[in-house]
Order: sequence, then structure tokens, then C-alpha cells
Amino acid sequence: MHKWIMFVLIIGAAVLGIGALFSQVSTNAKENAPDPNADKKLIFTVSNYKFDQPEYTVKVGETKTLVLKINEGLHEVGIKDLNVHLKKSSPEAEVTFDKAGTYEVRCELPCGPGHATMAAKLVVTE
Ligand SMILES: [Cu+2]
Repeated sequence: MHKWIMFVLIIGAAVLGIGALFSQVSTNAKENAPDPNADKKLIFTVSNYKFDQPEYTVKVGETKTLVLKINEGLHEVGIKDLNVHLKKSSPEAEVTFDKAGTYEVRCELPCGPGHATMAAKLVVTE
């Protein structure tokens, strides 16, 4: 009788253990799976009256998908010298950076009291 109980408990524990192991493995696999487009994207995350970074850097010759991500408020982002304009209805643009330099990234939609100073830099390095 006792042997049976021990047997059932051991099998039960083994099943639970294997289950836990598998769920952990699949979670890890999900977390570690790289977004194949992650390094192709340059994301401008904006909120009321600022960009998530003061400066964004890319290399000459790189092609990136510029993405506007709005966390708060309503904004449109433009890089005038690259003829890039991102807005809520068309938040992505693919750009190949063929000239080194520093470009101004600005909010292009009058969005509120901080609009005038809502800007960042995009540095294209050699
Ligand atoms: Cu604005």
C-alpha cells in the first residue's frame, strides 16, 4: 500500500518536473528569439514634448526603417534634410543614410506648450 503511494508521488513529481522544465525552455526560447528586424529599425519614441533619446546614431550606408512610436500626446516627427515625415497614420519610412552629418529631428505638429523645443539629433557617422 505504502509502496503504491510512493510510486504515484514519484511519478507525479517527475511529470510536474518535466512540465516545469519544458515551460521554462519554451519561455526562454521566446525571450531569446531575436526580432529579425530589430537592428533594421530606428525607433523614435515620443511623449509630451520629448524624444526618448537626445541623440540617435546610425552609420553611413545603413538602411533603417524609421519608426514613430507615440507614448503620449499627438506628434509628428520629421527630418527635413532627409525628407522624412512620420505621423500616426504613416509611422514608418525606410531610409538609406548616404551622407555623414548631424540632422535635426523635430516634432512637426503643434502639440502643446513644449512643441517649440521638442527636437533631437540624428548623427550619421562615417
Ligand atoms: Cu509638437
